[in-house]
Amino acid sequence: QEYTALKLKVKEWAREAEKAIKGKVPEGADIFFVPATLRPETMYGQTCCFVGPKITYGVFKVSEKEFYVITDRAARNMSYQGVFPKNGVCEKVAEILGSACVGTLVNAPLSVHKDGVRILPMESVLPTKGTGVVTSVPSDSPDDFATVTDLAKKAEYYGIRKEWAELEIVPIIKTPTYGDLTAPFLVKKLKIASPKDTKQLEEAKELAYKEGFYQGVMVIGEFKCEKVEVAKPKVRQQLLDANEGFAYAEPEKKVVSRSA
Ligand code: ZZB
Repeated sequence: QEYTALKLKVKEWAREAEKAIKGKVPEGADIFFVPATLRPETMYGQTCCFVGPKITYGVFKVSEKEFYVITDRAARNMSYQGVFPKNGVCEKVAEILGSACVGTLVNAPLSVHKDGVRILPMESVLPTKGTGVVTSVPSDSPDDFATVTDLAKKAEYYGIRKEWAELEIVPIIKTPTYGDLTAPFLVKKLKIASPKDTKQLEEAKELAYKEGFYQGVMVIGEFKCEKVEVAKPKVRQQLLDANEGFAYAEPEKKVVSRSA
């Protein structure tokens, strides 16, 4: 899987996370949350960024001035992909629990939300996939729409401010069947009531991927009116060129032989 790893720069730490990194990262260095995405063309619609509240993240040193917040597993993989200065080596300077990061304000490249977006909790983030950090695009990802809806509904329970989960969801891609807000459309159509409806969400994701990729047309950004298929590599290249992202490949999963 070839992901685009996106660099979301911290603008303001949540108090608990700030304590965890205090004295471990040089003054003035930039720290980035680094989600891995397969949908770079949807980055205009980022409204927040998810971490698993129970996942422990490492803060890894890329240079004196640059640090990444990702899982240990992702850092190890990245160390063989030219992300860190020495091949096969990644230097961890601190550890933070996902829940401690909640509320942190980050800058999301290309997002219409120029003041930044918040780090929010998502129970279904897998520690074994991507970087363990997931950027949220509720217009085009049914999982994300279900989660932000739930977060806003139960803000107090999640210990967040309601408005952090309620940033405007703007149309990014239009398709003939689902209109210009694919995820909200599918969540309603498949009667998905919460992020726990995993089976329907899986189906919604498949439908959203297919329709978005093959029938979608951009309705925002520099490649407005172009087909998603055409715009996707262009948006990706722009992010790479601007040093707002980098390529990240997930190693092949080991296949265990049935007869073994
Ligand atoms: C932004 C985005 C916008 C995504 C969209 C999807 C969609 P897949 O499809 O299952 O192979 N993701 C990445 N890492 C994790 C993780 N550790 N745990 C849970 N989810 C994760 O996975 C690729 C997508 O799953 C990624 O692309 C990311 O969300 C999420 F409009 O990034 B995506 C229809 C989907 N639309």
